[in-house]
Amino acid sequence: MSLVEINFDGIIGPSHNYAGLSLGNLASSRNAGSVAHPRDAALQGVAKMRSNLALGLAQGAFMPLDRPDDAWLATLCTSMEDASEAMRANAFSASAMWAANAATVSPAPDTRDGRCHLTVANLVTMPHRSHEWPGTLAQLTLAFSDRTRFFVHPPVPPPFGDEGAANHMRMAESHDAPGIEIFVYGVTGGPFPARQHREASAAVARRHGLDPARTIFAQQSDEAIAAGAFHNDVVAVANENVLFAHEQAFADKAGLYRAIRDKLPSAEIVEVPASAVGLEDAISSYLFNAQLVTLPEGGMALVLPTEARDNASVWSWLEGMIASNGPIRRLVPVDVRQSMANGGGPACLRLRVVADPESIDARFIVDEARLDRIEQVIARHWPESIAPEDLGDPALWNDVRVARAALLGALDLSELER
Ligand code: SUG
Repeated sequence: MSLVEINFDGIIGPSHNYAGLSLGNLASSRNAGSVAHPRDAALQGVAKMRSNLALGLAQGAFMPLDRPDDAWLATLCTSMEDASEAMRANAFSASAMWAANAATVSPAPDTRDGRCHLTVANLVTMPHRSHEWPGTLAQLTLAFSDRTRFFVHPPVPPPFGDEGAANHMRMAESHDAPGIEIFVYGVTGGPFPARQHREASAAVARRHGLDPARTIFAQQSDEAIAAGAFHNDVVAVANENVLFAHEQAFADKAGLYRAIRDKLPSAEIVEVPASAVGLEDAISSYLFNAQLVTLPEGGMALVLPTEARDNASVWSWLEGMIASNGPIRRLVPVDVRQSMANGGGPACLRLRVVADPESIDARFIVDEARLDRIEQVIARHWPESIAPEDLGDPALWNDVRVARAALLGALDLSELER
């Protein structure tokens, strides 16, 4: 059995739009009411997957969820026809594209029973995301159906907010070795909600059977949340023995760094000082919302948004880092602008699972040929644009359903249709 890291990207759904639904996510608020381009958005997502395949990485994909979510509206005794504009937007959101919020994953080497555990995130803080979990649970249950290797848990119950892997970092000598798991939570009190609660993180760690001696709970700094870091992965990312983080990411960075070095002596911490890149630039460029990946030929690469290249201070810091002979050797900019305009960079769009690819339902693993098929469906069925007023148009609701059904059909996944 060979354990490798597989990045599962959420395919950007046909209902992608800018409804300004996420308080504390500055890009979402700034772009509220803009015209979205779902087809371009989804094609950008496919191009990112191709770029990662070209790096020699294992790649998977998750399907868009059924939108508009009539079943959820029905539990609220309403429908797309009758709901308020705000509720319609909540039911129509394509937010499941941000797969980093789908679940928290503890790979087999870290868990008591030697299985890979996944807990679906409840996403209770934001109404438009709070109804993702049933569709996500159905999909993960199918993709990771081998019960001898995987354990897929339902969400932690509310009111304990859990936003999944976006607030979880794993460090290890190598992907297949036992690791340490770091859960980053926020504390309410600033101008924006803290979406990850400590109690939820602690419950996930217990469920997954993690060794308390190899588990760390760290508080996100209030200033990071106030500056727009609504998830930890906006200011920090880890891969194997490397943590790449902003100086102001954590409430007690000295305590966190000490705990990491104590539990993983080979840890390398690459910190970006606020004097070189302020929080504002870090968040607008999404420098840390990068995929930090280990290349098959050795060394690590940062797959980051083109916005990071467009920011002079960010790019010059990164170029200096690459020249310095540290663990991160390569920068790979990708264009995911449509997702970025809703606050979702390359790292938001993927869920990392360390597992044997052979143990996963092959329909969720992609290669160039499968991406060709996905691209054809997107080109044919995804709406070219969605303006805010379109959300009230029954013809669009129908188009979006037809588009998803076409994708599921093309990938032999029609059983996910509700
Ligand atoms: O939850 N944006 C998402 C972005 C998620 C990014 N994920 C990670 N950081 N891992 C969110 O805030 C905006 C939707 C809208 O406004 O229409 C939105 O949901």
